[in-house]
Order: sequence, then C-alpha cells, then structure tokens
Amino acid sequence: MSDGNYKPPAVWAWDAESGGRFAAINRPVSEPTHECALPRGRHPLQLYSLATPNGVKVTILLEELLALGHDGAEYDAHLIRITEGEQFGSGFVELNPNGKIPALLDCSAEPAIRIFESGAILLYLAGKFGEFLPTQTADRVECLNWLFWQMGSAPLLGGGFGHFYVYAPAYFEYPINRYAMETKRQLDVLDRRLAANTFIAGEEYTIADMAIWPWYGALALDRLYDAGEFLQVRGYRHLQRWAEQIDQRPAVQRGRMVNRTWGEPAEQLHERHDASDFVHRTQDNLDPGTASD
Ligand SMILES: N[C@@H](CCC(=O)N[C@@H](CS)C(=O)NCC(=O)O)C(=O)O
Repeated sequence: MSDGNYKPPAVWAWDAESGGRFAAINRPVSEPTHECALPRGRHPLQLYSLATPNGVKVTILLEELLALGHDGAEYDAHLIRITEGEQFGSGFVELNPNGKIPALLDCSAEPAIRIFESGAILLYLAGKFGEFLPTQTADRVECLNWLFWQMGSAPLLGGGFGHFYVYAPAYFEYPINRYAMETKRQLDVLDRRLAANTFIAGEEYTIADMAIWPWYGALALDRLYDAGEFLQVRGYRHLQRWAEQIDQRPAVQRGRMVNRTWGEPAEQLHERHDASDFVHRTQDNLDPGTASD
C-alpha cells in the first residue's frame, strides 16, 4: 500500500497481500485455476454471467429481443460467481480466454459460436436478429460510436473511480480525485448528448443505450458505488430523464434481475432457464447471495 513515498522497484512482483475487495481473485496470469465443465441448458443461447453492469447489458438485450417475439433469443443464463473465482474454471476460460463475464455460446450454429466481450455480444445479437442497430449508415455509425465510447470509458468509471472509491483497502486522495474528475466529465458528455437526443444514438433505442445504461444510468439513479451525492448525479438533468425512461422498460427490469444474487430478494433471479422463471422463482433464487456490483 502506498504512503506517498512509494518508489516502484526495478521489477514488479506480485504482492498477494495488497488488500482490496477483489485481492483474492486478482492474478497476473490468465490460465484456468481448476477443471470445471460449463453446464449446458436446452435453449439456442447459453449465457454465463453475473448481474454486474457488463452482464446486465446482455440480459437486457436478450429480454428486449424476446419481448419483440424473437424466439431464437431464448436463453439459459448460468450464474458465474466471480467472487468465488468461477470465471477461472477451464470451461469458462475456453469460452472467454480473458476470464471475465459475460460470455455467450450460440448453439444454434454448427459448430457453436463463442462470443466474449459485452460489446461484441451486443453487436453479434443485434446483427443476428436485425434489431436495435440502425440500418442506415450514418445512424448505424453513431450507434457504434457510442457503443465503443462505452467500452472505452467504463473501465475508468469501474476500474478507476469505483475501485478507489469503494474497493481499495483505504481511501487515496490522488486516484479518487483523478477518477472522480474523469467520471464527472463522462457524465457531462452524456448529459449534453441527451439534451438534444431522446436516446444515445438519436431518436431510436439501440444497443448503445443498453451498453451505457447499466453503468451510467445506474450511477445517475444512485445505484452504483453509493456515489450519488459525492458526484452530484442529480444535477445531470438530461441523463436523469433518460435513465428513468429506460428504467421503466419491462425488459430492462427483467434483464436487471437475471444472475443477480444481491440486493432485494424480489429483484433477484440467480439463474434464468425459462421466461416463467421471473414469476415462479424457486427458494434458491430468493436466498441473498454474496456478490455485488
Ligand atoms: N471488457 C469486458 C469487461 C468484463 C468484466 O470486467 N467483467 C467483470 C465483471 S463486470 C469480471 O468478470 N470480473 C472478474 C475478474 O476480473 O476476475 C466486457 O465488457 O465484457
């Protein structure tokens, strides 16, 4: 841990005792830690995930596709408990060599296609079903601009601000200032964009909204990092309007529940294998779990 007088050694060494919320699972290598085959359900799409913002992007899109009547978007959502290191099992690493949720297997193709990185999953599904990705070139490019903006920006919010504000073993002024500044800049980018547009990519609800909302919508609604007051999120008026609008969508409300193991029991569905699971949740799905955003 730094006391302000830290000088990096010539060669970095792994200090397993560095502390912080995820110290037990963070490693400088990427090979699997254990043999573990992934479960396989009966639907064309097999999702392995957790309801963190990156996971929720995908379950929102799947629920939106199903709401439009795309039966081919039926999916099994298997729970991957990242705090237990389940993302380092051999089956999961085979699906995603980066060892992070979400990961998807499309079994409707022969051989099955693996897709990892939430942005790639959104693009793949939007392309496969021809929804939520504009077809007209300028609109499509604008949608992709914001999709990739999210993929590049959110690590500074999550890995930067969220890490130092919530997960680091102590408060450090320099990184909190640095990442709070960047997070507020990003919120301002979105607020200005949404002042002139109903949705992120324009007048159409797209995968760009689905990518951005679980991070910045959650932050605006004060559901992420308990940082609403610190970052004064209520002041981003247009972002607030958009965040609340998306929050009302039934598919978004279902998507948020899938693979969620914390928070209000009524908002949790640990695994989703059938549309009726949202109504008939088992006792297992009502037990509070351990993971968090
Ligand atoms: N760029 C990746 C990021 C995925 C990611 O960071 N997933 C986190 C949860 S939100 C994870 O699996 N963390 C476990 C770990 O780092 O070991 C994506 O968008 O899919």
